Parts: sequence; structure tokens; C-alpha cells
Amino acid sequence: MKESILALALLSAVAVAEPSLIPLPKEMAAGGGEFAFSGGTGIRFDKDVAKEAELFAVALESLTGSTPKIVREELRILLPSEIRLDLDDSLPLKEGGYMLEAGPKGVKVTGKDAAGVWYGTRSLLQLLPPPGAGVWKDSKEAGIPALTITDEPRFGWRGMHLDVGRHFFSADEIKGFIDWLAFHKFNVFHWHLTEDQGWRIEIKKYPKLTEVGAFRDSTPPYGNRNSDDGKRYGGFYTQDQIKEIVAYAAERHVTIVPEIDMPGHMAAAIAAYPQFGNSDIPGYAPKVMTRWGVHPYTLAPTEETFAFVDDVLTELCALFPSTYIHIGGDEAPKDQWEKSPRVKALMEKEGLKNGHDVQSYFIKRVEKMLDAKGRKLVGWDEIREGGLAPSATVMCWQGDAVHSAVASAKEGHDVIMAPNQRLYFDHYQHPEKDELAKGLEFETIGGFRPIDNVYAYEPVPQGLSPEEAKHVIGVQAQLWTEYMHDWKKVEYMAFPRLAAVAEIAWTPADRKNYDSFRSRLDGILKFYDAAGVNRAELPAAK
Ligand code: TNX
Repeated sequence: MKESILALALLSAVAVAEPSLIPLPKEMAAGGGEFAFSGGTGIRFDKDVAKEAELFAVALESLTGSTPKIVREELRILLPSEIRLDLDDSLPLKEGGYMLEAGPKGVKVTGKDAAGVWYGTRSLLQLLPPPGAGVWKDSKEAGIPALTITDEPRFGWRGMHLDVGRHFFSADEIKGFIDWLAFHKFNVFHWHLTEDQGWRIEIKKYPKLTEVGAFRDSTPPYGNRNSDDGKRYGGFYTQDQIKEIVAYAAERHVTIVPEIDMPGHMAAAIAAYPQFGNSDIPGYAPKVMTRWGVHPYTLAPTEETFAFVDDVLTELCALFPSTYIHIGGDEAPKDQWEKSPRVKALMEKEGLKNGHDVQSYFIKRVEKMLDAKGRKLVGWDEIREGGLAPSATVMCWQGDAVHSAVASAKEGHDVIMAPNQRLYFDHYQHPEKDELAKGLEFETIGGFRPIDNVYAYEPVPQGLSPEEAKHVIGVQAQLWTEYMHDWKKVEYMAFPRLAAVAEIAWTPADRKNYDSFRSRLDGILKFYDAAGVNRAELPAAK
């Protein structure tokens, strides 16, 4: 008897302690009673978080179906019950930290900064009954359990990447995705804007980048990666669209880190402006690529090309306020450089021994350009080739990413963990044969990465001292889209695995527990499902 009472007490403690919040907060303590949320509940806000209050009201409206009143703190307007949004920069929390106190008399979210208020309101949304719950159709009254949350992010870079080069997605699809990132407290959207198969950003000084580079003649169809569908394909974002998306993300506390991938993965740009490639080699005939994989076309390390790169970065920096600018650097074959008389002359002049030295020379030149614009360079592992540029941040992706991360951190460079073996969402989440049995459009690049394996990932590699480990500034999942021909497929590959990454990036490592995550995920799935997200199926929670 005693035992069953104890078991019951434990059960209810768990139920109170673990509402369906993803990512799980750092600390949560249950209080007594509950807050009665109703159609009359309004929002009272500090004037410095007016935008956060407005967007919270919009989110509440889309959840509950009724529009809450919002009033500025200093106005003496009485509300029947209220959620208060405040700022307190003396809170002993990291940037983005907040406290959420819910009790019978009201709910208060206090942010260390505006981001903290934003995250607090995201938690609050997840504490309410999910969309589709009966209460929102009937009484519009719901109880929020009394509790106190004290929360802050584990990592400063909580990223999600999306390749729009292989396939192009509309501005509205991008905005919708940013909403989901914000819902899970991600703060970086890494927008991979250029590829061999398509250049997707309007650059005013070089109109052919999009006139020519944004379109290809064919795409490999699902089911046969070595063939061609023969259909012209393409698209790009205008600078006006980009400005709008950047502002949309900023209001949701998401920074967009743009990537212009160079010196490799540049075939589309080189097709548009052949003079910036290695035009002095035999058989030179650049075109926008129609097959996946690694292609030989690289930028030439000439002054003319560096001026082009500088111009592109100037326009890019005017559009994207992000401190970090991603310059790619991955998979740049050295074949063309080895054949180019111009590159040979440069190597002699600069004392460069091999292709890796040329790559390092290239990246260091680009770093200086970004430096002059007050920005920081981030690039994939291969920017290590021939020696890292002095202030570069490395996005570690090869294999488990440990080798590059440990070496870079020990050299004093910041790193972001984005391992191919753990966080590549272009890999299958169910066994390949089960997926392909559903149809060719379920094809992926390969690999197997179920959500529990994603969840188990620990970003800080072993072999770093506590001081060195501080260089691990964050973690990121990647969506490479060779095998994602439309937005439905992107959603299928991203959801619900991105929820696991949100928790890896935010929640203290010692609070992580897969069974708890899986049961909380059931509540979150209701949000996805209500919005019609084409998520993957999951095994039932235990
Ligand atoms: C490697 S990761 C690439 C991408 C591909 C991806 C496919 C990286 C920096 N480069 O170009 O799309 O593999 O998984």
C-alpha cells in the first residue's frame, strides 16, 4: 500500500515536473495549484519587449483562437488575469536566460534580455494545452500548473542548416521553418545559398549569377541518381525577399548566418562568370551542374576573382547583420589548380607548396576581407587545410567531427559541432528498405540516423581540457537537399529530429534522458500535426 502511494506520488511528481517542453529547461520546480488561463487573460509587457509581447499574442491567438489584450506595464489598465513580461539584466543567468513563475495569481516571465523573454514565452506556449485540445474549442479555459522555471541555454550557437542550392524553397517556406526553429529555441539558421547546382541570392553587381547561375538543365530523379530528368529547374531570392526574411528571423531571435561556398562548390557562379574560374586549363567548359557530388570547378586564386569575392561579400554583409559569415571551404578539389599555369605562378611567388597551401592562401585572403567589414569567418573542416586563418571558427563535419574539433580548439579556435555521422538529416531515420517500400520519393543519400541516436549525441568531444572545451560554442544539424525535391520532403527529414537537436543544444547534459524526451515529444507532435507538418512517424513512447 505504502509503496503504491509512493509510486503514485512519484508519478504525479513526474507529471508536474515534466510538461511537454522541448528543449527541457535547466531547472523546474513545481508549486501549489495552477494558473487559470482563459479568454480574458492578457499580456502586460515592459516597453523594451513590445515586439516579443506582440508576437506572443499572435501565437496565443493561433493556439487558442482568441486575441489576448496586450498592455504596456506603466499603463494602469486592469486585466482580469495576466501574463507579465519583464526584463531584469541582473538575473544570474547567461544571455537568453529567463525565469518563468506561474501561480494561481498570474504568470511572470522575466528575461535576462529580450531573447530571454522570447524563450520564456516559447516555454509558456508549450505549457498550454496543445492545438486541437478540446479546451480551445470549448471553454478556452486551461490550467497551467504552478511552477518556477529557471532556464538558460547550454550553447550560444544552436543551429539548423538548410541547403537551398540543390533544391530551392520559397520565401514563405523559409519563414515557416524559422518559426519552428524559434519554437524550439534555436538561434541560428545557417542558410546555404550557393552550390554547383544553383546560385540562389541576387547580387546586383553580378546579375548573371542568378540569370545564369540560378538555373540548371536537369536534375537526377528520385530512384536513379546517375540519370537526368531533362527538366529545367531553378529559382533565387531577391534582395528584397532576403531583407524581409532576415528581419522576420531577427524578430524571432534567430540570426541568419549566410553561406557562400568557396572556392569549391562554385560551378554555378563560374558558369555565369567563367573568368573567375581556372579558365587557363585545357578543356575548360563550366556549366551549372546537373548531378550531385563533388565537382572540379573551383574559383581561381587571382586578384580579379578576389575582387569579385569582395564585391559579393559586400552585398552579402549589407543584407545579413550576422557577425558570422560562412564561406564554405569544403570539398574544393585541387585538380584544376594543379593544371593552371596562373596558379603555378602564384605558388612560386607566394611560396605555396601544394593545393592545400593554395586553399589556405585563398581562405586567408577572404578572412581579411571579412575582417575589414567587421565580420567573423566560419567555414567547414577543410579550411584547416594548409593552416587555419587566424580568427576562423570551424564548423566540424567530417565523420564524428572529433578530430577537427579537438585540433582546432587546441589551437585556440572556436568550433561548432555538425558531425556527418550524427547530425546529417539527409540520412534515413528508419531502415532504408522500409522507407523505399513506401515509394521512390523516400530515397535519401544513405546512412541511418534514427531520432534516439541523434538525441544521444554529446557535442563536447573528449580530449579537451575544461578551458579548451569552451571553444565548443555550439551544435548544428544539417539539411543537405540533393534528395529533398520539395518542402514536404524537407519536413519529413527534419521533423521530429530537430526537436532532439534543440534539446542537445539547450539542455544541460546531465538533464538529458531519452525516455523523458520521447514522452514529452508526444505533446510537441500535436503542434506539428495541427500545423500540417509532414513529419516522420515514430515508434510509440514507452
Ligand atoms: C558533404 S558537408 C557536403 C555537401 C553534401 C553532403 C551530403 C559538406 C560541407 N559538404 O556538399 O551535400 O555531404 O551529405
